[in-house]
Amino acid sequence: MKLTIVEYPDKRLRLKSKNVTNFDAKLHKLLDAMNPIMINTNGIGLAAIQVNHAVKALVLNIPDEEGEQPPENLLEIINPIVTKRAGETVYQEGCLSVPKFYEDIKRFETLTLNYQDRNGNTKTLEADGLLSIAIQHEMDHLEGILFIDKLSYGRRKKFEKEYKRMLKEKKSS
Ligand code: Y12
Ligand code: CO
Repeated sequence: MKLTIVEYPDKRLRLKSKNVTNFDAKLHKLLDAMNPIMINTNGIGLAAIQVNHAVKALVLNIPDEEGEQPPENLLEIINPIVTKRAGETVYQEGCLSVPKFYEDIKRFETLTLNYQDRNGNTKTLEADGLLSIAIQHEMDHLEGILFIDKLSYGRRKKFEKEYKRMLKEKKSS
């Protein structure tokens, strides 16, 4: 399956993703294609809507202490629901759909998540650190929310200006 990353300001990023109901070969093909595109673009997390599939599916692979992302660390999360959240943390986030921009975003520090795996089995996950932040970032994508939506008015204006300039430069080169 050939996938390409949908980039801001594409309106498809604003769609609300639907629950996955069929845990079939089609879902497996999508997940199998999402993983390499995430790794090959230096990503740590990717939601299906970022590759034009509006379903509640995301993949994550948080780098280990050596900065490696071995396949065994891959997390596939389907139909996630947060059941507990606590604390507060700020981290400089980036997004494969908003290339070249990184901004400090406030998130919950820890969370507990119920989700399903690719075969529909129910799982529970307790997350903290970068995993917790990345899950919150990716779950926002399922609701059509981008990290830039969380910026202050002033920072958002600055972002829009810089992004427009970048797109113009890209077009003319
Ligand atoms: C903290 C950090 C990340 C998240 C959510 C997941 N975001 C990403 O995985 C972002 C990856 C990213 C990768 C880039 O590298 C390439 O595209 C090759 C990148 O680079 C450029 O923009 C040039 C930007 C972002 C949550 C919390
Ligand atoms: Co993102």
